[in-house]
Amino acid sequence: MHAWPSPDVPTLPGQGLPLRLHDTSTGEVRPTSPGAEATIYVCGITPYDATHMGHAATYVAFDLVQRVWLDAGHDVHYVQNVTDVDDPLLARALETGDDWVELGDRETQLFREDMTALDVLPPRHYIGAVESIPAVVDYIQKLQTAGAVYDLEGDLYFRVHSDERFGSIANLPEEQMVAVFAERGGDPDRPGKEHPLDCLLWLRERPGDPSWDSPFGRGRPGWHIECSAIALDHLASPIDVQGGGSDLAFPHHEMGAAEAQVATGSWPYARHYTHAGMVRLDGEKMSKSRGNLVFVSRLRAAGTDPVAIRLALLAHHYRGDWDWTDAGLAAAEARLASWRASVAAPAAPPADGVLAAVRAHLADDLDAPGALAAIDRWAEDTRLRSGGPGAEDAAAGSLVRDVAAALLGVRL
Ligand code: 5CA
Ligand code: ZN
Repeated sequence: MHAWPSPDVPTLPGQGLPLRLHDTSTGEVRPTSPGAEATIYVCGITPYDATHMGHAATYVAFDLVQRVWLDAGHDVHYVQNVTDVDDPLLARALETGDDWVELGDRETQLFREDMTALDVLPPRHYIGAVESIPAVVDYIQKLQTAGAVYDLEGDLYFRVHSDERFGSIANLPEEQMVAVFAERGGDPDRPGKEHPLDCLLWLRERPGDPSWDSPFGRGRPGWHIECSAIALDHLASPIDVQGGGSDLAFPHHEMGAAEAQVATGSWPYARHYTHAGMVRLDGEKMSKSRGNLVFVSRLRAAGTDPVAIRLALLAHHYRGDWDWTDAGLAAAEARLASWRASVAAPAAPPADGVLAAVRAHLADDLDAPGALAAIDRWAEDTRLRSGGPGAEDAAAGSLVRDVAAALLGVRL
């Protein structure tokens, strides 16, 4: 699949800082340790009901990872998938009478347009589940060779405990793993399974469902193996960061990592498992199943500046859960107006400290609110001094403009 066009990323003076990032498996903020090439896989959308503010917040959070690494001189290799065939997508198509391929194409295109409007840097590889079926088949065969697969009425299951470290990413007690697995697409109660947590690798063909030929008969891929196969097809393990929303820590990332570790015979699959908090509306997680969605495209169509949407997202630390509100958007619009007025001033207070502060905040587990506050202080100072004493730097406005564009993806 093609991704979307890249916005300009100005080069900043000096050098960026090494990124420290929260890792769910250890519960710690730890330094990332990429080589010349930094690798990241972020779970992409299942293309229906895109792009809501929860999606947008998650992709903007991982966009900051890419921007901090670029600023620190790394070549960033970012891979993202599109789950363009899976139960929820097929169920939605059935419900609305849409063709599932057209639904997926339409929503993926809308997502690209929203990501472009939000100045999210594109992944280097943007890969659909359907186009990666050969890679999935290959990884299932590797798992078979490792003795980690069994057949149940034509469906293939992964023995999760064939990875001795299974459970060490989300660190949930067994009982909770089973409950969450059931909530998030799993089938712990299916009779005949060797273990309730074993997960589907390949579903044999069902009447009315799309299916593809494979050495295991006609069928389609399971969800978790889709992401591990796509990631390992493009990135060497261990990858530096596996990212997504916190709803993916279990079962998706736990099971994907177990599959990858058994298939490659190496540990770890990822050095960091990093998760963005959930965006809510009126206290409830914004989700397709609840239908309580605020869409990026609707706000854009109503004339909202996408830069203000991005600022409204960045005003919250990526790790916490938070509520999308109209007041939050209004505050972001006011902040944007203030920053734009300040960078347009003919002279302003020097901004080297702003660059250093934004770099330091973002390198510290992507503290975007701290970075915004640093620019707020400079913008306020510029307004108060308005070209008077202490505000004689004619280049400060353009430096702040570059800092905001390069590190925060905020176009002033
Ligand atoms: N296709 C799979 C991942 S392989 C999937 O989870 N798709 S999704 O469309 O449901 O979600 C896309 C991304 O948005 C995931 O990283 C998910 O964790 C994140 N996400 C979904 N809802 C929210 C929310 N309310 N707040 C923050 N992130 C969210
Ligand atoms: Zn995924």
